[in-house]
Amino acid sequence: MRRGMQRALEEIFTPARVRTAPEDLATWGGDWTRAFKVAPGAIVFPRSIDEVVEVTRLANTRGLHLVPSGGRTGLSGGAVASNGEIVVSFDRMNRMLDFNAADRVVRCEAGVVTQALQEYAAARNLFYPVDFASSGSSQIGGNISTNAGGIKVIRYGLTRDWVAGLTVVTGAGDVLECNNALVKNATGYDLRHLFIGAEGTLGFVVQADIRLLTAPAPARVMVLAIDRFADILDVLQCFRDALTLSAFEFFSELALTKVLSHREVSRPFARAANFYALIEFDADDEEAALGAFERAVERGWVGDGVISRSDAQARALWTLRDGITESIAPYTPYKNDIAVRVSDVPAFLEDIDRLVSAHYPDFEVCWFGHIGDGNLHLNILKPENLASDAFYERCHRISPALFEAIGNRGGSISAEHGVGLLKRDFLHYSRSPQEIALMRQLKAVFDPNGVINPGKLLVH
Ligand code: 2HG
Ligand code: ZN
Repeated sequence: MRRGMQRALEEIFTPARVRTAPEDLATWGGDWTRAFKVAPGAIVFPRSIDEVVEVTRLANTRGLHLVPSGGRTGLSGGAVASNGEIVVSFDRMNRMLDFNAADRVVRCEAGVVTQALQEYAAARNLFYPVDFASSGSSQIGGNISTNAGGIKVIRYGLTRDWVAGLTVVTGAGDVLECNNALVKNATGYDLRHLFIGAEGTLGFVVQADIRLLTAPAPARVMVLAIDRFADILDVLQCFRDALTLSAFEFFSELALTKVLSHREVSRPFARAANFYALIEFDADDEEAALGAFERAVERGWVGDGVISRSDAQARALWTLRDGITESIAPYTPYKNDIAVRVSDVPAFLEDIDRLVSAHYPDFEVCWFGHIGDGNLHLNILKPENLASDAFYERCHRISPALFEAIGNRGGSISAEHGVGLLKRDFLHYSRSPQEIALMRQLKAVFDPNGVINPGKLLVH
């Protein structure tokens, strides 16, 4: 980076909060995707909204490009800096600012880690229900920017449902206070929702008002053996008719074997099945759940099952599902995060499985995901002896056919991980030309000089 530019950044952030050492660039310039070049110009760590405004104004006057960065757990390259951009990390903006018990709203800075928010709520006998495997490091600003979903969507919805208010710095450097944590506010366009899921392309999310709710009863977890994927919706229906579920997740035997070989956990039951469903519900509903289990076994949909008898056991069962991403990471997985309507899930999985197995009989295909909301994670694993470039190239070749199959069912090429760099060139499979043109116009309104996260979501 040019010295003049470094000095200008240091004037805003002090030298201690401008980093250019190669190891820092490598750490803060990337996210969980390993497929993209990581080459930022510098990393800056604002402590206040004013500093975010200043760096955005500097970017507008000097033609700099900025990349917002949270916990760097993204899986679509939305926070990757590949072209000398300045990464704006929210690691130092991680304070809880205010809690109002009557409103049940906490105001926090964008860099608050998801788990810290969950613990803050629990300490007040309340609950922040959005949860996923990366809760220990993902940040609330990043969750908002991707409208993160996770494992409890069937009961509690997505991040969007818990954002009562938002403070953003637009790409032009203006501060917008959106919605002020009001429950009702019928005064025109709700700009808050435009910024949720915008992947940092319109501006920076700097603070958020997050709604909390009454803590639910203690949870029970069941893992069920399901041999025919076609039965999975019947199982979902059978349980849903009897009780309220807070999760209905699934994973394949291959996914399970990867977790078993990478984590300190054991098989849920002796016999292996083709698929497993993990369900969670309130302890008060245990009897209803056991009744549903018996009915599902009688009908032949479920072959075996186990129920947690303690919190530790519940956590161990959850590891079988939320340990998958980390356990398959060493296999350089080629990721797809796709959604169809829940009713289409079994037929769709079979279509895609057939397509992938026909083209890549030599690749391991790892399925898991959130059946309860129609979101499937398809991870293709790289054989050890194949070079990464050759592997990605072969996977890319099948993407159009895969996305066409998704489009034919009115599905989405990205259910919850965002578009970023990874799915950017395929956006048209899920959004119409009119929609993409309108998105471009919106980008130009909020970020007229294209300084924030250029090249993400929309082709530059
Ligand atoms: C999950 O559901 C995450 O565990 C990650 O969305 C999915 O690694 C993946 O493909
Ligand atoms: Zn997921």
